[in-house]
Amino acid sequence: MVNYDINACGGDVSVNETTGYLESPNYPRNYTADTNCIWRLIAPENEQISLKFLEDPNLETGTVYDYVAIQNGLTEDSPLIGNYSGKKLPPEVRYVGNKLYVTFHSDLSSELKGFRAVYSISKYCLYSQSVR
Ligand SMILES: [Ca+2]
Repeated sequence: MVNYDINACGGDVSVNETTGYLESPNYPRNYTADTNCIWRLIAPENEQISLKFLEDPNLETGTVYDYVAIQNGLTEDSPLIGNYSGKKLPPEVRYVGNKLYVTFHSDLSSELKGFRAVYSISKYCLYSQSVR
């Protein structure tokens, strides 16, 4: 039995036995303008977090407009892993680390569908794929 937690627009997320989703606001309807969502994902020590973007994500193209940024740590100063916009969100990424700082940002105009991402610790990765 796996619990699914929907985490819409930010918050601290404990990643252990549970698999869950991060979503842009209103997903799959268009997200809101002028929005910042920050999730802090924390897994047990010595675990790796897997994050997989699902179902054709779509943000306004251009990381100066709307983006998802993923950082290796728990603060806004943590090293940047990737900054993504448009439809180019990674289908699956396993991060070497047990802490992730994920930011969704939208600017003042042009809202699109946004994204849904599933998180898990890596050893549950295959299972989370089969659930889809
Ligand atoms: Ca926008």
